[in-house]
Amino acid sequence: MKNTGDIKPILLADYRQPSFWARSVSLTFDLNANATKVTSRVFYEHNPGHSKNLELQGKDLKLIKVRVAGKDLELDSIHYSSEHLLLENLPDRFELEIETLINPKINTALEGLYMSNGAFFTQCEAQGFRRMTYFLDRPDVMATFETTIMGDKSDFPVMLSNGNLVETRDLADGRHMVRWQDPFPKPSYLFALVAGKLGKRSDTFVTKSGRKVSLEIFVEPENLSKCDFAFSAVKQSMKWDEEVYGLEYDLDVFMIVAVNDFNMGAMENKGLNIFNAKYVLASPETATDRDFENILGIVGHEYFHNWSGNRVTVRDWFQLSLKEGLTVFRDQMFSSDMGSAAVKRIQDVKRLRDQQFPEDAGPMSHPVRPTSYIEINNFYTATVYEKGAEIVHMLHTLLGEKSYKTAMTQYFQEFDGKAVTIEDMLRLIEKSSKRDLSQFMRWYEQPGTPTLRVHRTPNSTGVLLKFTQELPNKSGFHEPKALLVPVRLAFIGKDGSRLESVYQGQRKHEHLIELTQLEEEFRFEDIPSDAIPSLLRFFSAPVKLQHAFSEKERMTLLASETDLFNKYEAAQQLAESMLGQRLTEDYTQAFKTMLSKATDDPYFTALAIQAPTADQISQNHAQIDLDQIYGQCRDYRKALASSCQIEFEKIYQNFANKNPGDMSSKAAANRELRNTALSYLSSLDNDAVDARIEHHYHSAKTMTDSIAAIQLIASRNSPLRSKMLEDFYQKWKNDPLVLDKWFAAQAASDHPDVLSHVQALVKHEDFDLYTPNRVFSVFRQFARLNPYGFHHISGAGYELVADYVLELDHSNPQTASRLANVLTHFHSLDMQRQNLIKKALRKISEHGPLSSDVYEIVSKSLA
Ligand code: B3K
Ligand code: ZN
Repeated sequence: MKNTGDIKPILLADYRQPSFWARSVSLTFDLNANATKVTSRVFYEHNPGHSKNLELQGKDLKLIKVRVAGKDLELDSIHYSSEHLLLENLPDRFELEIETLINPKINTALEGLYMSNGAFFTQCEAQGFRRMTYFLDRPDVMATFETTIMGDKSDFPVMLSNGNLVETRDLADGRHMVRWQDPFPKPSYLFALVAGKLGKRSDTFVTKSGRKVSLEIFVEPENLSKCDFAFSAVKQSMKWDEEVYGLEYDLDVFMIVAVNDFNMGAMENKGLNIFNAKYVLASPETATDRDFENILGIVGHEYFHNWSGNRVTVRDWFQLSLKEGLTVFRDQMFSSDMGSAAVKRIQDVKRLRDQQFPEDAGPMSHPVRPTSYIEINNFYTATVYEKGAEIVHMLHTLLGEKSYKTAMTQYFQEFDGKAVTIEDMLRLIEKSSKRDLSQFMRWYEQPGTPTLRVHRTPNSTGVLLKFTQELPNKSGFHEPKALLVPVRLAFIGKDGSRLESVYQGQRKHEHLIELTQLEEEFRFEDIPSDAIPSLLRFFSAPVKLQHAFSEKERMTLLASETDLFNKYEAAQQLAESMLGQRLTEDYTQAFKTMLSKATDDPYFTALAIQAPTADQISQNHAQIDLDQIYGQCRDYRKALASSCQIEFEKIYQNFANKNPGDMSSKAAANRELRNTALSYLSSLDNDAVDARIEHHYHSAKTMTDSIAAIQLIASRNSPLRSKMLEDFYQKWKNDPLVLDKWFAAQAASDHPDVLSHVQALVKHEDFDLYTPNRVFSVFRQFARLNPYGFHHISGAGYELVADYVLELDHSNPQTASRLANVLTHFHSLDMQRQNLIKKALRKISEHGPLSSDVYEIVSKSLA
């Protein structure tokens, strides 16, 4: 904890190269729970033109010994603290040996070396390495690493680090040692160490060039049977990266380790990925279909980092999106290729709208490449990740598949082994594609979500479209300038026909136009003047689209769109237009038609028929009446359930899988649709509802179905509620990942007493402040726009979160700050609630000293 006066932002403009480069690092860990000795031997080389002094970073370190070029230094004669070590007047080349003592046992921040369930784990990105030894802990310093680990053989039979295993030996007193060598130079944030009593499963993968790679997954022994899906995800990822990007794996072994206590999803350490257990372990009985999807995507994501992030890394943390945006785009395309492209695109855009748009409208809004930060851990955001991925998606659209691939091949060749910037990447793509991307660079520099207004004027030969870009003006930034926006568009006839239009002499169904001005007109010829535009197909740019369609036109689009993403959009917009009014006959009919065609693509149908939520509606409104919107969404669900009851019941019957435990993607799609139908049916107020939910629960053969029943009952005022919750609890109380779902289902419910339920959940004996998964299982879903819960008009929901932010900040600032983040999305709320949120934020700020993580969130929100 620092005094707030000491907290200063770090600026991109202040980037300087280091005065020395680290070339090779040799580390020795003598493992002990509360006194681990770390010896680092690093070979440094002077960076010409820079100072001869070297300042290394540390955190919570106890310095024991320093040796420069073989000579011990008197500790009294050097400047150091637990956070830095300064060496002066150094030779051009020398070896520096440092011995430090650290205490992993009390490290609850889960950064650096820490313990979980008796085993050692590390998390170094972004700045955890400095919690083990003093080092140039910055990504532009890339060195080869050799790691020696010594520990008790019975407590730590498995001892892992990056690279290839080169030596193992027994030592005296029941101890043993292992040595790992990683030949690929890497920044310190990719270092990893794991030691403990872990079970191991192995498999192999043969690369395109015929090299045999051993694949190993390490988990707690009781979970060994839950690794099959993760193995298949690794093998699919390896094959996909070879086929699509021509990139092969480079070491002899690729390891994944699962850990229960982890601050995020997973970490791409070179050759030794460490995963939050929830993104590795899966069986049909314990993991939902959504969990399986997430495992595929995250295993892919971390694996793809081996090239986009590890072999080609970032010069400084402002360039984070260089690796994260690109890698998210790569994992999105991978999942899309492994499943349904339309479904994946819908899910990705939903995520962007649910997470990134509100972030960009609130106090934490920042450009994809930020220019300043207080705490880098606060910048692993939806903006850097998801909007960053949208930028790469736009590049892919603008360049086309072939030219994109050529540019990427050159990118990985040219920058292999280097730490680079976003400009470096764009310059390379410019050279490769012969396109000027200077205007495109603004996507990385300008914060805020652009709105694209489209105005249509019919004329005798076709349709004129006028596009206006509205760019938010954010304080601290220059007046925003026009963006280069790729817009994919087509026309559909009034009768639903697929039209071809002429644009710039080309006759096609779909055109790609490039907007470059704040206001611009485009003329499409040879189509009827009443043709309906299908705009921004496949969500070709991360903007809010505003265009007036009549209800009839939307109905036509819903029935006849040739772009599945836009078909989904039409369904959602029609649903939104029905809120607060009686459902029209036409609408109910169109809805029934969608249901009747569900067999074509059950997963797509499940997404398209999902009712709008208050969170979704709030996107385009300032100061919404939350209680009213919430009521309207509920009434809409009920009205549809009663007018389509027979159809929903049919779906519930017809889409039941013959083998209920079938995990194929077809079976999962059926479950998605069937559970959506069940959810509509459960909004009706009759006794049959409870019976149906209970039957669904007891006949479930997958976690997807049993948790769906639990989620539904959690919102109901029924005696069955506590009975089913108790049954589920007794069954799963010893499986932490499943128990998380039990907490989450209750915290996410629409029950009028959800606030008091959550107040009770955090007092439950299984609630654990030290396990981030458990903290988020309660608070993540709770923070939806639910007027009974987090947004209760008493302000008690905000206060509860504020209290936990303060409590968590002592043990785990990263988790505390992620929790504090839920207090930043207040822009769309009424004034009364905004004031109550600010009161909760003030409470946090008055109870300092705060970590820099929480301080940044709170101070920016109150500014
Ligand atoms: N690179 C890590 C995230 C590290 C977060 C540090 N606070 C996981 C990922 O994006 O793959
Ligand atoms: Zn990543």
